[in-house]
Amino acid sequence: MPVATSPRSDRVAPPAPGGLPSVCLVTPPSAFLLDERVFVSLGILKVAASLEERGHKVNFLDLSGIENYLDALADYVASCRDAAIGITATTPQLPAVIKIADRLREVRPDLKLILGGPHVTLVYSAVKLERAKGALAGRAHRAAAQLEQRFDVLCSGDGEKAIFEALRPDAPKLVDGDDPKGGLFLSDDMFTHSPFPARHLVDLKTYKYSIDGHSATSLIGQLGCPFNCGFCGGRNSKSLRLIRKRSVASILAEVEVLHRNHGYTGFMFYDDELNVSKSMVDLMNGLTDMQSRLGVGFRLRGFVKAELFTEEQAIAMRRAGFRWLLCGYEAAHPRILTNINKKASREDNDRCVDLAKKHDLKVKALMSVGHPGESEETIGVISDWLIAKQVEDFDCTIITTYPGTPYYDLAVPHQTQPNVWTYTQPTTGDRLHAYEVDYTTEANYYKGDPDGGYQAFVFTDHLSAKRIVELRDQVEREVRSKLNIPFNPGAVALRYEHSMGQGLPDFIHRAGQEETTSGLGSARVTPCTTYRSRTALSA
Ligand code: B12
Ligand code: SF4
Repeated sequence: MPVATSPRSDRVAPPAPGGLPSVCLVTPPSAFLLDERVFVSLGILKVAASLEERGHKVNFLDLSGIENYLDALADYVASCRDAAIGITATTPQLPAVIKIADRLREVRPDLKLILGGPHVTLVYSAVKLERAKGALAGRAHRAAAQLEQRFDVLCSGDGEKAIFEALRPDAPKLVDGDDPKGGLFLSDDMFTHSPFPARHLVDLKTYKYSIDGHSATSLIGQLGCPFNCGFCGGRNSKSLRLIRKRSVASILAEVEVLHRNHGYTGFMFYDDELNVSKSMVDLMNGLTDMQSRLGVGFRLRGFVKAELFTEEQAIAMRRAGFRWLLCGYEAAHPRILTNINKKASREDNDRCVDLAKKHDLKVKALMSVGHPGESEETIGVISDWLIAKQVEDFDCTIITTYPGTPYYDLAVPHQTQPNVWTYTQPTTGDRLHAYEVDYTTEANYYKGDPDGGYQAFVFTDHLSAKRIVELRDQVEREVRSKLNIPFNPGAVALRYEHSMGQGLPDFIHRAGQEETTSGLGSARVTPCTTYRSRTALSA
């Protein structure tokens, strides 16, 4: 692996003559997902929209699903005239992002590198906690140092305003968009009036998702969730924790644009939990009215929180086009439900499934294993519960203790084992142990292949990491066979064929408004049909 040159925060290329500097934004690949082109990354498209709104030209590199993404990247940057490259990253995307940063330093050391997105947000929220405890050499500090070594500027939290700070020649190492008092944090009003994600910068038709036969895409109506589940990222991050609402009218307007401009009739709401919002029923009613006005029928999906699910919500959701309810029940054993701190009891979960079924909503149950105190019994109960409740679909993942989750942030070094961290649940005293992971290189902790593709980095006092994987696989096999639910099909990866010298295809590179001077040239955005595909993962 090439050694990165040391980053400088004052690095910034000159603006294009007579204009604001153009910026290249990058969505990295997620090879660990079963299919990478299902949902576009909306966060970085929000950043793109902010840049365009202020007159910057944005070049967008969408490397999702591109097998030889480093070739595509190198070809692009060889002649690009952007002032900076902004990349987004979740934690599992980090190994690919590190390769991208190293390649960029190798071929274009003059480019300013900015990293934003959930991983940065979560690492710096963990850093803040460590700092409060005086643990200045803690593992979150070490994780932050790895980022600071490679990138010129790190943006945590909201990126819509932070990006402009990051582009300044005198930008600090960390631009904090996660502090409600820092001036870069979106208020409800700013969220309502911020531009919709710049979806024209990605090739939406290569993203395939359908809801009951309706061509579908995703959107976000509300930001933040105030709950404090032990496994969930961002419980100490204001941008992920504080609810930020936008008006129902603004959400409806986005849906209407997606329908009119792209023909979608299916919409996946990626709000953390739809029914945390008091205006959820109003939104459903607005969607119902829109369909009558436009003479169309929509199909919708989204997540609800079990104990907040009501009859009124079920009726409004069904009427608006929901046929499936997605709910993170996570566990079935009362002790684990306590340990998770999701605030939903087994009775709440039973009632939620029953209510959904009463109103003709199918249930996809999202389950997880590897929580504090997990045992043969507590995982076995998951299968029993799913089968007893006759859910129509489910998935079952193994918990990863990412930075920014309470399981990570509140863990202490294991009493005897090196490189192991222990989280102790405050109510029951049950423990969860996690092996220390180098998130810059290790991506195997989350594998998208549900049929034997999992690896666990957690264990409990009752179960080894290996046994957790075996028991998870057992749940998967047993429940799918009893309820006759098929495994998810595998996906196809795209390959960028650069030997043909025809420039980057449209599904990888799109440019926003044209530069004032001739530079990049339209050849770089000419659609190319000479790419190859191959089967990536078979289920
Ligand atoms: C939709 C979603 C998905 C979708 C689509 C993902 C996608 N491609 O966007 C799917 C189902 C595929 C998915 C999968 C996974 N997800 Co997910 N997902 C979400 C969810 C619910 C919403 C994302 C979103 O659109 N947010 C709204 C936008 C506006 O926010 P944003 O993306 O953070 O972007 C803002 C800032 O981060 C910043 N920003 C982002 N990029 C950049 C770049 C630059 C240069 C700058 C300056 C700023 C910037 O500006 C943006 C605008 O303010 C979030 C939770 C959440 N509420 O955010 C979890 C979340 C991102 N997912 C999470 C996880 C854990 C996963 C999985 C690993 C699944 C799993 N095993 O649990 C996979 C990994 C996927 C991947 N590609 O890496 C975690 C991330 C944890 C982490 N440490 O990174 C989150 C935070 C949930 C949580 N609370 O724990 N996910
Ligand atoms: S798992 Fe859901 S309810 Fe729990 S904190 Fe995360 S988003 Fe909120």
